Amino acid sequence: MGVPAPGASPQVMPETPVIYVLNGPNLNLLGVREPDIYGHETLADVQALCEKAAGDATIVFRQTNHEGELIDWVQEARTEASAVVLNPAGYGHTSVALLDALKALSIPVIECHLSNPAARERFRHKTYVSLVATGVVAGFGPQSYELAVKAALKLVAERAAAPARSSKD
Ligand code: CA2
Repeated sequence: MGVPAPGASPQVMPETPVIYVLNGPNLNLLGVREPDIYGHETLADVQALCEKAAGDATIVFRQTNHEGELIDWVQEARTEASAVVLNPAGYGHTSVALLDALKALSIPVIECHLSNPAARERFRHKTYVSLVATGVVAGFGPQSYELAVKAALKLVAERAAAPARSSKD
């Protein structure tokens, strides 16, 4: 960033948004098992869809089967990401620790599901993530991710355009 001219306000350069797309346990099996519920597309296909939807923005796309690793990535997103798209998979229904990590974020969080958990077994009807998500996209298969990335980018752009609020507001 350049040095502002004398008397000018410090300039904040527009940055390319960085969207973390984080995926929880068993999603590595996408396209390999249970195609009747989750379809035939693989997680690599979903990643390609996210990258296409992001245009010039950067997608950091990851999957883990480990709760602690997912929490580490959410914590990393505090300083490295403009927004998070999260498919918590089974941890959405069980993990208070994941919820606690998400509560420490001040960037938009879009919860994303391939299926519509509300139309499935009762234990899937609630997720802890929904308590803190800015919004939820569910039930559109891989297209849920595309919609979630676009929603995240819109939220990031709106935040960048909003006048900065001071403590006096
Ligand atoms: O619909 C979704 O995206 C879910 O987050 C998927 C989770 C499930 O526990 C949630 O209720 C809804 C399950 C992810 C497991 O993914 C698999 C994919 C293919 C084969 C087996 C599991």
